[in-house]
Amino acid sequence: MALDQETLDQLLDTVDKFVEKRLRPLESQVGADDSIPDDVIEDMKALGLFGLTIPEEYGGLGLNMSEEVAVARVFGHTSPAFRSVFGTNVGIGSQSLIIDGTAEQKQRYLHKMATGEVIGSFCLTEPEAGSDAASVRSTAKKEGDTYIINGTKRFITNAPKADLFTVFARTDPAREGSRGVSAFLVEASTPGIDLGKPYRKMGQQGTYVCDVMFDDVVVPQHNLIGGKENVGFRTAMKVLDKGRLHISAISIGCAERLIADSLKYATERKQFGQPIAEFQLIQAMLADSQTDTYAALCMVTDTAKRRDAGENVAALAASCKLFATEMVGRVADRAVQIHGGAGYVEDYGVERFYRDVRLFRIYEGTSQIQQTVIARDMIRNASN
Ligand code: COS
Repeated sequence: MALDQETLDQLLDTVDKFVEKRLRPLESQVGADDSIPDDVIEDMKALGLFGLTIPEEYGGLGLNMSEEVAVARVFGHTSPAFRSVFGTNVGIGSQSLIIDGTAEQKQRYLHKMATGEVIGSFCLTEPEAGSDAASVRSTAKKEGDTYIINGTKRFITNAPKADLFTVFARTDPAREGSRGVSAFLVEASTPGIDLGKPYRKMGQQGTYVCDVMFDDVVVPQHNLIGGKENVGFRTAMKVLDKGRLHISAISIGCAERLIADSLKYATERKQFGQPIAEFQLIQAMLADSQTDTYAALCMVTDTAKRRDAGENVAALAASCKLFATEMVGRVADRAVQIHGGAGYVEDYGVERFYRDVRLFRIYEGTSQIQQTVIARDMIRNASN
């Protein structure tokens, strides 16, 4: 349900102030400590950030796609690690349940996800199944009124903090590819679950990613999402369509931040007796970044609106993710260039953003997967 304009403006203003006053001063510390202070997480809970997209009937704010991307954009103005704290509850960690779960499943988990008491995490990727998500090898064998899950999931965001995993596993070994895969809600406290060591990453310090191993994990039948076997792959794809728009909006926010920092630096830093912003070669970089960001904003705003109107936006969401995440990569690169030596050292934070935004072109579907989704859609439409 869409918020009225005044309520949305208030929310955006609150988030903007939180980002500016509470989070931005902590960016360098979080980068160095690889940890987000507990009191910040408590403040995020108090602001209702964990429940941004969870329907109001389960205690969330029930933001639609247009509202969600507006909030995500503002959150892009600070280190992406902060968003990741509640990002899985807003996106891939809750949406399988919201989109395809039964009323009883939603009732059981969503209230606690909305408050941040339960952290959700999305277990799709495996050692042998990344871009080829349909080749999931984890198995879920039916035994009486339970399923026994075995397998390994790789690079799982927020797994070290998670209370509830959405796990994609093969229920029908006879069916190859996407059609034999089902989605399950698996509580992290279930015996047989082991976590790998958190990965040491190129960027986004303060977010935690590790492998999750399932060894004869017994899951009650009522935790099969939607109560239907072999439709889990489609659930995953629907979740990713939405996630791809969210990541696009975060990319726009990060680009805006990098442009603001670059502009400030370029107007203050003097060379050859004048601010470097006076030089046309610097102006060209600023203008290209501004134009790139505006293009991405138009795309994401339009696609979000279409999704809210009920249109199938799979290919458009892929276009947004492809363009916006590649775009922020270019903007970050120019920001380092404009800052010169100051962009390469830690003090200005630009090099941190440069490393942080690199992930956007990889997770929730690489740029090459987005190209595949777009081209396949074009070919399908041409042959109809
Ligand atoms: N929404 C709903 N259903 C979708 C869908 C979408 N966006 N995309 C595909 N499907 C459905 C198809 O309609 C098809 O359904 P049927 O079996 O009923 O015909 C089924 O899912 C399989 O689709 P498809 O044949 O296109 O699947 P492929 O195995 O060829 O894979 C790609 C498609 C490559 C696009 C998919 O595997 C993908 O997105 N991979 C990247 C995964 C990813 O983002 N990983 C990152 C880690 S998760 S953070």
